[in-house]
Amino acid sequence: MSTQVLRTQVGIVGAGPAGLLLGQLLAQHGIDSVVLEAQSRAYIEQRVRAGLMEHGACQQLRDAGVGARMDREGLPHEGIVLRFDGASHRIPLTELTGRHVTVYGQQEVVKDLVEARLAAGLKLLFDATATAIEGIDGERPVIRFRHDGVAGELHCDIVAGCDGFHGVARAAMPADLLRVFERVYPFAWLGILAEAPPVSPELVYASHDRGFALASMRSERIVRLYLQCASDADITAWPDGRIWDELDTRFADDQGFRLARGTVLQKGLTPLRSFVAEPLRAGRLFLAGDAAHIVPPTGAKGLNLAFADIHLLAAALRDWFADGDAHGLDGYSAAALRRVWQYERFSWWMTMLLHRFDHHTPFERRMQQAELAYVTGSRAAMTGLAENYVGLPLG
Ligand code: FAS
Ligand code: PHB
Repeated sequence: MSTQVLRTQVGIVGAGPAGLLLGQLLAQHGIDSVVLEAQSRAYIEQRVRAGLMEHGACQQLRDAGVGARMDREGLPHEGIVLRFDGASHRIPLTELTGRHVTVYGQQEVVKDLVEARLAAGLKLLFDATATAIEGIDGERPVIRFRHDGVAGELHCDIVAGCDGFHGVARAAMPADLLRVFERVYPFAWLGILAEAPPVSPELVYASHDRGFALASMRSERIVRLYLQCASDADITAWPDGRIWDELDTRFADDQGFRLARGTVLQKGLTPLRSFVAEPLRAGRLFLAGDAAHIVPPTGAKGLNLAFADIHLLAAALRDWFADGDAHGLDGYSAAALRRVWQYERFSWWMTMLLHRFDHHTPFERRMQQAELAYVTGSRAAMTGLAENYVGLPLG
């Protein structure tokens, strides 16, 4: 069986938000690319992940010509609520920063980007798994892949590793070059997607003695709810009724708050970790998104950080292909990591603030409660949270 040989300027591994947005921006600059995606179209378009987009990420989608449905169906939010000790405290994001966030499901973003790519006749291979990346220290790296059981080679000038945490791109970085920083949290999130109206018009982050909980949404009819559980939790031990009861307990407040219950459409466990790989470049290989860094979802930063990497990488590639100017490419790793570490700090801080740690002493629990009281009582502290939550200005 002969090998399928493809040629392009930028070989993109992974059709997640990072890879697809990169492909879209490169096309706008007249740069050719091929996207290899291991899963099927149906799979990536139904995969429930992020739900909150920063101001800047929304603008990036608009600038890429793919923002119309987001602007029609996305829910702009001007605040979030922190709930603890049975009381609610609103953080007025827009009043404090002039910016808002938008609730719009990641799978909707992926659907819009896939549709735009295919409509423009741009190459996107589904069920195409990259198996190796070679020659990154030369001028024509090759991505080896298998597509429908046939071996393939994608010859390109640049490889963009946008294949997420479990992809092959990071493994292609020279071992003596790569440094990894990691913190694995001693708990996970049990998340459900349910057919029920959101009870609160804004997201509610609850810190309770029994653990963290988050009330988010996807529309006026679909809620997205999370609760902190053991990192080795058995999902079969969490029937729907138990989840709803536990959520009601953790969201309880002095106003008799009770969730509207409905049919659970999807249920899943998400481990929580902070992870950064440095540098983000080796020769002609560039990492972006979850392939290079993971944040715990408490700060809603994963998708937004992936987009921020792409903002830098697309501009750098535009300059390099246009007139050989390599400044952007040479500075990409350092520039992206400056933001990565800011978002890692914010996501870690939100996680430490709002979750229950079994090893905490009573004193440490009091410290959490004192920090919650400070953050919700001081305008300066609230503004610090708000400016990180809506998104730091794009570089
Ligand atoms: P992705 O993982 O999305 O995409 C990588 C793609 O590469 C996948 O489609 C994969 O199939 C493909 N791939 C992998 N290996 C391959 C190979 N060898 N060959 C070809 N293709 C390959 N972030 C937020 O900002 N807000 C949130 O609310 C939020 N909630 C989350 C909830 C959950 C449950 C999870 C898991 C994550 C959440 N995140 C959130 C983070 C999440 O959104 C990620 O940051 C985001 O998906 C990163 O996008 P990519 O870097 O494109 O990686
Ligand atoms: C979500 O809607 O899925 C979501 C929102 C905010 C977070 C995490 C997840 O912090």
